[in-house]
Amino acid sequence: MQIVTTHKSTDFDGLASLIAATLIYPDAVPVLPKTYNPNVKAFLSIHKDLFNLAKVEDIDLNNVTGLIVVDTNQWARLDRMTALKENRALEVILWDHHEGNECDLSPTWQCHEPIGANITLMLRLIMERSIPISSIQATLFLCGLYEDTGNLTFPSTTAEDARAAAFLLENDADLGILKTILQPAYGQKQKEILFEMLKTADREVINNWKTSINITEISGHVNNLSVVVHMYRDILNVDVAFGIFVHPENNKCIIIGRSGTPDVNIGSVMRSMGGGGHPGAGSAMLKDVNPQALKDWISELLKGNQESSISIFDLMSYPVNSITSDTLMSEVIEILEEKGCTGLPVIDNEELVGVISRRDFRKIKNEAKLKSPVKAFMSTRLITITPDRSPMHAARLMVKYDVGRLPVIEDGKVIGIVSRTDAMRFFYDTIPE
Ligand SMILES: [Mn+2]
Repeated sequence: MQIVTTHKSTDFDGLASLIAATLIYPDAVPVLPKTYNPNVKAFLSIHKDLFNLAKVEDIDLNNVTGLIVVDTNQWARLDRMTALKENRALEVILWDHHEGNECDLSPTWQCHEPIGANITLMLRLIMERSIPISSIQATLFLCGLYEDTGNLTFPSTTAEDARAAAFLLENDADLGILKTILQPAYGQKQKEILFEMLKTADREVINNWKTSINITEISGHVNNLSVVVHMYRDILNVDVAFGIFVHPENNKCIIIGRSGTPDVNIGSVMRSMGGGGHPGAGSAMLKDVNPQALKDWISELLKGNQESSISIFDLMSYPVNSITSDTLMSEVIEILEEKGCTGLPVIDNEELVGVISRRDFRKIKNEAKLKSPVKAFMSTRLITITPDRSPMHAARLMVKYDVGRLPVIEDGKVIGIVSRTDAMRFFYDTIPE
């Protein structure tokens, strides 16, 4: 017989891939590991009968000739399958999207590619072969796809993931059901930890951000600690919250961070600590470290204003093309054309007195006005920035004041100019080396 299985602590991508495998290999028996995530459990409590899932204990492993593994590439991640490892004749088929660890399954056939969700790989074949899927299957597949790609926002997301999502929506994936299913589980254990954290909660202000870094001891594996930290941040009403979860039994610390302000990039804090994540959320795991030292380390990283190592100084253009306030508007037009820019700072005796942009030319109602000096038309409301600020700060000023460029001021002098294009270059990761 042929069986299909996925990793322990099964998540939605694992379950979706397991079910998708039964569509691709109709004779394969789907075997669900004993442990699965709480939200998968909630889903299965309602839908289990639809899927005919077997347990490991139902299967006589001696009769297994084919093993299909989905959403992992490690024997150790499978539930009680080690007996199969010795079977030299076993045909192993692998569908996986994990990178970075060496596959030890020695598959006879594999589809192993880095992509947002494993279900996307399997949907490729399902689409190719026009295998029909039900609305419930489409909903489950979309749960897996959204969970593994953070609703298509994680950096690992590919265009193919998005196309797979479109395909599932065309096949009547139910977003209403999906929303209730993907609600993160907050159970008794999570509640106890949150209450424990709240008892010792303290706050400090770092770089104007209300911050709380909490150290809590926990025992055993606890799921969904990120949900706990999320709620902790909400309840304390702080901009940034970190939970340092200490496992004394194996000297392990799990750090989970949440940020509600675009100025603090949790992902970059976590990367400094060897972990990873996104601007709003991230985590890291460290062994043999003193939790208090971790707390100090996080404070230091926040103080160092890690929002990005890139400052306005790195982005700005200089030297600055500028004009004086007595420059005629007709000359300004020529300079703008020549320099290929949409605006210029107006500087008299090294002092910024105004900014003129193409938009200001709309104020000119007749040709004669082109002979007037720029001071009659320039904007004297000076929105500027200092070179140490972040691209995010620049972007916010531009949006708030609806300006396309900011003169960069240091010691009262204009040392550069940063434009909307410069800020965009930063956000789209195209900073020239
Ligand atoms: Mn996955």
